[in-house]
Amino acid sequence: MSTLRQQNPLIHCMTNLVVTNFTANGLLAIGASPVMAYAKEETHEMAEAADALLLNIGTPSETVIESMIHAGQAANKKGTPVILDPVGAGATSFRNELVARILQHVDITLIRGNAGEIAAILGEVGTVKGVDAQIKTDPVVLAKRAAEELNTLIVVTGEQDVVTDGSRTVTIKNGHEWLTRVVGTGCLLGGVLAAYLAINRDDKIKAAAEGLAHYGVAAERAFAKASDRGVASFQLEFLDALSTLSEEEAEPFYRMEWL
Ligand code: ATP
Ligand code: TZP
Ligand code: MG
Ligand code: MG
Repeated sequence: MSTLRQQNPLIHCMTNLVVTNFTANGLLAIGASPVMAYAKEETHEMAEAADALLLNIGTPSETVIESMIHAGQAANKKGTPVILDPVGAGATSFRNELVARILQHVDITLIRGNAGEIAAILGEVGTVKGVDAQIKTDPVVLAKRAAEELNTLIVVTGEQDVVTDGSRTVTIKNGHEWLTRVVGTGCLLGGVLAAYLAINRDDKIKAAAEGLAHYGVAAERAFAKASDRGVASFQLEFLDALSTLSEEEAEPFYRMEWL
């Protein structure tokens, strides 16, 4: 998005140990400015300075969650968007409890998860294996239910992505299956959605849908270039595509449908 490059939003990422470098590089590629900050002594200041905050519980600890709540409350005071990625919700009771605590203390703008994680937040069991979804469910029905129960924007990702606030719903059928073979593509997407919400606060559903579609088209382009090599090349081509694919070039390939 050219506006994104011009505005260069600062994204405060509190993310997991696995995906930190990939998330920072992916955000730089789309034209945002990433910063990772975790210490309770500074997270409120960083969240206040940022244009959006990402809370990702992929490798959780009690200390980091306290820091996340601290940052989230500082962001809330300024009206800054807060995105939650409930990585591995449903895999352990600790993660379920952490998600509940974050939702209790922080006003979350958008939750982005795979279908298993979103179902787990709603109380379903056996929907997640480690950090991966283990259910085949209608993502539109699931996302709408989650948006209504949790009173926030929901993005369910998978073969088809869904964005909804419970009444307005859009599906995006871009992307490639190889995104599931590179670790961190869901987590980076949380950061990308934070960047899109940072620069478009008026219509958040549309902003999220455009972020998802652009991300998906970048993956399609990367697969076209790397399919005869393998997933390591795909990861590099994907970062290249995120950094070079303009909104104008990508838009004709968006497979977005408003329901
Ligand atoms: P999981 O851990 O279950 O892989 P995740 O948190 O990594 O979940 P995904 O649901 O894999 O998140 O979503 C990451 C990106 O991959 C999204 O852009 C999504 O559209 C895309 N994606 C996932 N599965 C497919 C698929 N089968 N075909 C096309 N795109 C996909
Ligand atoms: N373990 C804890 S966090 C994490 C793993 C493998 C990364 C998950 O990344 P993604 O984006 O959900 O594939
Ligand atoms: Mg994945
Ligand atoms: Mg994930």
